[in-house]
Amino acid sequence: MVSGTCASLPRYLQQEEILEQECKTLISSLPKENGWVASHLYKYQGFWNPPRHLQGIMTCQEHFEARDSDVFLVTTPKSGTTWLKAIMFTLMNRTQYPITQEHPLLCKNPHDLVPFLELKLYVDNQIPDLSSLNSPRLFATHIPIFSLPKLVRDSSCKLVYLCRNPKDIFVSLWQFTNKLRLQEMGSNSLGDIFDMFCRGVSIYGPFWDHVLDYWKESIEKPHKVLFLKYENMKERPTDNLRCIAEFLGCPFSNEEEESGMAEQILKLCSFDTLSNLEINRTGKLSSGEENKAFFRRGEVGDWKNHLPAEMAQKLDQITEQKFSGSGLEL
Ligand code: PAP
Repeated sequence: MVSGTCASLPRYLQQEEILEQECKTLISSLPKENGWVASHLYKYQGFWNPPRHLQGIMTCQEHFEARDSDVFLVTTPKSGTTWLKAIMFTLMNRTQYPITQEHPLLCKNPHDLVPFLELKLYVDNQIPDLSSLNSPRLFATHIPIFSLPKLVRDSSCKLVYLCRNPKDIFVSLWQFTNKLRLQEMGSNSLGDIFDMFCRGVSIYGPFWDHVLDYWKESIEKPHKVLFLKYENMKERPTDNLRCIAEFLGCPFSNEEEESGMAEQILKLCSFDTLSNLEINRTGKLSSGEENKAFFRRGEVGDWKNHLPAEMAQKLDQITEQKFSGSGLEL
């Protein structure tokens, strides 16, 4: 048990007790498992979530009004969300915020510049007024495709989906969630948490279903969903950035190409630049997570330093089996 009153805990550790009655009633009928950070995960519309996220998803499903011009960054946790938030914010706002010493990313964490729908805007039963935001609005979400607010799928808004190799995702998530646990809770053992991940019981899991659903949508509707991979972004960042700019209808002009705009954006948003900023070394999100928890190694293949061979093999087998026939490889 976590000691301390509910009010003294960081928001991200607050649980069922802070929910509205309607949500409490709903979750009491849902499948339930132990959580990675705080008490529980519940299975809602096929995916696992802590109660506070779940209420955020339900509130946003009911109240979010999409515009055709909206842009969404969609990821499974630990796919490189923070990185792509920084890139998309800088890209889409490059006229309003040129890359100077005054750039917002130098004093704000990317999560504060590109808010999550269900984890920030609609969390804790808030219903924000987003109508005064200028178009195109940029939001982020981890919500699985069939749980998105209906209008997001039915309107012409665009989704940029980022995924990553599950071995790196698993290690990143395991390390991240251990950092979020209070000292008195102890750490999750690799073995226990691995078993849960393989069974699909992780935040917004099953990981494979999340990815596959967006992959299929990106094939059926390539003008609506752009499907990106972290590893490919690392390998060919400039090509990927150009591709995002074209997909969003804001390609680089000849002058921008000549002045190296893409390279400047990538440098500002690089792991080295962002992780060394004061705000990201010492700041916290409003929900209580330390900003530095979102910057660990930022590399491809770090799983080799943590996962025994048999666990790596098992993840590969599941991935192969789940993605079989889909054309998707991670
Ligand atoms: P979230 O989905 O919970 O918001 P997310 O940003 O996807 O988290 O995950 C953080 C991962 O992205 C970390 O990976 P690692 O644990 O394998 O190191 C983090 O280091 C990495 N990351 C953060 N910023 C960058 C960046 N600028 N470039 C590359 N990787 C980054």
